[in-house]
Amino acid sequence: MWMKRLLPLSIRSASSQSSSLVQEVGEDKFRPAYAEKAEENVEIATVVYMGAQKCYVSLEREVKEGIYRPRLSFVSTKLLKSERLIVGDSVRVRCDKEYTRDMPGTVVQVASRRNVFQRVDSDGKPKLLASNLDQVIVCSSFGNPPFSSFVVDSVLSAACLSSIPAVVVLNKVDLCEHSKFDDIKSTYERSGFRIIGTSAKERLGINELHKLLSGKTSVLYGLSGAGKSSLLNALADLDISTRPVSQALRSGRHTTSSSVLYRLDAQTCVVDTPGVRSFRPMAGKNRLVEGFPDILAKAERCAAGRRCSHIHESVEDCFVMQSVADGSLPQSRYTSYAHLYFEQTS
Ligand SMILES: Nc1nc2c(ncn2[C@@H]2O[C@H](COP(=O)(O)OP(=O)(O)O)[C@@H](O)[C@H]2O)c(=O)[nH]1
Ligand SMILES: [Mg+2]
Ligand SMILES: [Zn+2]
Repeated sequence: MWMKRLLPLSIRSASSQSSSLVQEVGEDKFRPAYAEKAEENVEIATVVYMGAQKCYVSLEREVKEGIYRPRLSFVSTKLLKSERLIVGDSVRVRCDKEYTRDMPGTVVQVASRRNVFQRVDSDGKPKLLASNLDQVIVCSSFGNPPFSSFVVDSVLSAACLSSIPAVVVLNKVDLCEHSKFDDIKSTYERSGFRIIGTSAKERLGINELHKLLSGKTSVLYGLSGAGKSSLLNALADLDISTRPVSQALRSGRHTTSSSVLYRLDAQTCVVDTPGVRSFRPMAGKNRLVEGFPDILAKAERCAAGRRCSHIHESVEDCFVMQSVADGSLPQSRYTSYAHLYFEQTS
């Protein structure tokens, strides 16, 4: 059981603007607001799993002591009204009595987020997926589900739109021919993305993946069945010091139905996510190109500059289209851009 071997947690200090409930939580920044009162009953923690009105957090104090066990907390109604918490959030937890499993604390405040990885749901509303990330790992596969450059590009664009670095992982390489993998690799490398091949089944590329994740907080995102949980399993089998997560968190869940933040070691956290069938970035026709840095780089030389849609103009006026024609911009990247462009309503 891999869940026993992986550990949630990480405390990150967050920055940027504060609003009433949202406050900066760099340790020093907390102190002035709470200095007058003895605050033994308030703890800084990270959200590792979110359910309806309750969540599991990892307490910073315990992490410093080397205890990575997540704890149940309820979410204050005040906080529920203002915003929903997401995995990765840095929060303050009030524990009125001694904080035990039977006497959980209440999450009373969430720090402003360093970044948010998000998509648009089927109603066109933003769906926040995880916060305070160092990178997005776009998980794709061969076989089932088959490789889709459109899905990969859609997830990559969401990461780029949120200014979060992204890397492509192509899993199940045991099911593909070398030449196919090399083609895909060269496409993403030409567009400036790092891409690594893995096989959770045959344990290929697992050390490289571990190096990639090491010291960072990452989210694994991709279609259901791509092998995200299997890759985490394979990582947990590496020589990484891990300790059991709480009984409550691991009870009976074998498939990933909610995002969970796991700790691989003191500095390494990975968010495993449930898969989605279709993924759409939060953009708009005008902003979409910011999700495609390779296209954006060519766009400077379009006759209409930033106003060029790279869709409606003539080839003579659009350097992006010319770059696709001469092969310096991969066709598949442009096709994904155009597909998403036509889906945008505004
Ligand atoms: N052939 C092959 N199958 C794999 C590999 N990784 C995962 N799988 C299989 O793909 C299926 C989905 O894996 P899972 O980790 O649950 O995917 P997730 O939904 O992305 O978490 C399972 O049946 C795995 O055994 C791999 O590298 N090669
Ligand atoms: Mg899974
Ligand atoms: Zn153009």
